[in-house]
Amino acid sequence: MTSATMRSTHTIKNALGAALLMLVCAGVVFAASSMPPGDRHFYLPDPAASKIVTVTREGNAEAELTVVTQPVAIKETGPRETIGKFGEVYAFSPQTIIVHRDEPTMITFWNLQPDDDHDFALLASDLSVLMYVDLPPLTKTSYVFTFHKDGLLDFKCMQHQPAMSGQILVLPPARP
Ligand SMILES: [Cu+2]
Repeated sequence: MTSATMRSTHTIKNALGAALLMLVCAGVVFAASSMPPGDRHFYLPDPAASKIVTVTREGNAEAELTVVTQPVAIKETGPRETIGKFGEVYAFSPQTIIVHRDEPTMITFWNLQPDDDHDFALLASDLSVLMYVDLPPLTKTSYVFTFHKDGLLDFKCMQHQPAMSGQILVLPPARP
């Protein structure tokens, strides 16, 4: 075996390993869907949705950012009148995320609440749900997103609507 052949075999093995890892990670997400609180069903983008955005649990990222879950008006701290009128209010911070197309970007969600579950649903422009994942209490949850189309996508925590929402703006690559 020439060293070039060995190298390419090695590359194929790495690619297979990465594919296997992605399957295992996807399996973890799907496994979570079989025991959701209520009837929540979690999933990453399917092949059709992956034409808009590819999402993996791990991988090399060229950009990273953190999104926290911010309490705005909650039962523990009030104000009581506000909660009486609006219910508990949370927000993603930041609510506007700007990324470059084709640049793998790791977004880590910090659920800061000890006793409140959040989730993350990413919506296509036709409002179909591209992915839906859980953000458990007091947990950092990371995904590597690679967006394949320029434009604006909405995201939501389905449990705290309408306030807990945001948008992702996908810009053309920084280095064409
Ligand atoms: Cu929430």
